[in-house]
Amino acid sequence: SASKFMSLVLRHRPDTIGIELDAEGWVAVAELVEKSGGKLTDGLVRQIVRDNEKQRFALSEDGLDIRANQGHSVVVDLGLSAIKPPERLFHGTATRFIASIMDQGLKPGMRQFVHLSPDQETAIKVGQRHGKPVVLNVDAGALHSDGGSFYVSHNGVWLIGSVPARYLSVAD
Ligand code: HQG
Repeated sequence: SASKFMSLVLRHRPDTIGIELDAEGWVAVAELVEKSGGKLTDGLVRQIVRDNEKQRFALSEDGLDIRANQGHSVVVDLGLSAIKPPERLFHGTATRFIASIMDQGLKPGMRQFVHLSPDQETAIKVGQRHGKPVVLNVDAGALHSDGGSFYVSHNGVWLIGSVPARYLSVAD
């Protein structure tokens, strides 16, 4: 789909269509459209920004540039400030990853950050992408007290570099 294509080039592989994201992850909408190989139009891009159910994309204030709100594997500086998280956050994953996660903690993998959800329902949906879903409770209050830096993206996804296993428990 067009939104999947936008996620791919704005988060992971801008090189596949010969665009470059700036240091904060922005690219001109006009350039994205021009290099999309006919997959995108200006109107379609703006409609997806507006209607995307997870609000994955944002336009710059002047409406000329676009970026993904989170989920990047390419290194970008989203300009987010560290903020105090709620006492508890959630991470949805698949059952087959649990042993490794409880051994090594949550690692960002290909992405820049570990992604945490504000509620269990969202975490289950994230976990379902990978297989049989399971939700981990993250003791965000304790990790923050111990010096962990948390960020929240413009579409409400919590981000942190990693989560040591001692802050994790399997939700029941
Ligand atoms: C797992 C989607 C083994 C981790 C979602 C996850 C999210 C480990 C997978 C956003 C591990 C990485 C991100 C360890 C972590 N051992 N497995 N030590 N540490 N993992 O897709 O969080 O729809 O990179 O549990 O909604 O699933 O694309 O991360 O299962 O917000 O907008 O390694 O992507 O947003 O998978 O998803 P991902 P994620 P969008």
